[in-house]
Amino acid sequence: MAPLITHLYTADPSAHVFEGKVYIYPSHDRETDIQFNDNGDQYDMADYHVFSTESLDPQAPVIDHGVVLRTEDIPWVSKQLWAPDAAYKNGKYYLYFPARDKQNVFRIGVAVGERPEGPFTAEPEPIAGSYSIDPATFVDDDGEAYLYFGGLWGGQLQCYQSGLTADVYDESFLGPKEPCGEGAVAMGARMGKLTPDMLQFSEEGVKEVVILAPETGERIAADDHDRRFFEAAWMHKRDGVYYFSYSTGDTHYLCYATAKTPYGPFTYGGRILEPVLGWTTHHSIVEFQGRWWLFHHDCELSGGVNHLRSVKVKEIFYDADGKIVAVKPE
Ligand code: FUB
Repeated sequence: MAPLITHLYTADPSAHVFEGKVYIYPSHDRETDIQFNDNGDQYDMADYHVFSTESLDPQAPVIDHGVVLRTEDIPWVSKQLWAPDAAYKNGKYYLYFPARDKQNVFRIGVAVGERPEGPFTAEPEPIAGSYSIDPATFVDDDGEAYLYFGGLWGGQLQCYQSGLTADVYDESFLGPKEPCGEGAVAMGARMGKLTPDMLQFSEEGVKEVVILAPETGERIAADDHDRRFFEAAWMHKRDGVYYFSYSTGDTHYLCYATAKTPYGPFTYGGRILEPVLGWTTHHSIVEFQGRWWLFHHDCELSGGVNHLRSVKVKEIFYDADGKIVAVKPE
């Protein structure tokens, strides 16, 4: 499978259908001398481009709409514009993005635009109560919008293991120091309903995304690295079922879990993608022209350089029970 975009390195693709076209909101990877480490310092991105295409035929052109937001345009940001997402509501487009603030703590910001291809103007402060990385927005059929987020290790989620609010941040947990060992349950991603203007969490506040093991009905164990949430949250809905999908990080799988509501609890359902070339794996799932598509990335174009990734797309399928499968069922 060939990369969709070859003139830049792009990663963490969040795809949405707006105005009948597929719009892709990826990270923009760049060269750096920063050495690879568990903190992800080598992912030193400084701006966002938006891409669109009218067709997912491999020959169809993908348009680069250029730079839509840069570090220097966002008053609260110091560095590292990581995986973004976008949403449409109220006749406006919202770009959600994680970045380190001036104290080096990851927060999530939002920028607003009139068009899906931007440009976007960032709010002067991060979303109140936000933390960690990898925002994914989901606007439900009833118009309610939700933000899912979180990522371990470099994404700092483990610094919030004593609670759900931003004020419990404990920098002594920086690094690969998430809960582990006998009896420990995996930390969940975080989620919160957004206010009608899409700029804040609603008064419900931030909640944990709980994933249950189907064989026990209990929470996935912290040591179950093949199934536990690590980063790269995504939400999609099909036939009334909410699919929460994510990366398992150090075991490099994309997995999913399902629930009857956007709040969960979710029950683990299986893998969507096996490990690709490169440490990270990240994705989005979108329906376009009656078919379902998995956008993801790998490092083939850069010859395996972990922080120089490229966006790809492949079709996915569902069996009669709603399980995600790689091959079209007979
Ligand atoms: O692109 C930087 C980080 O790498 C993302 O935030 C993670 O999901 C991983 O893909």
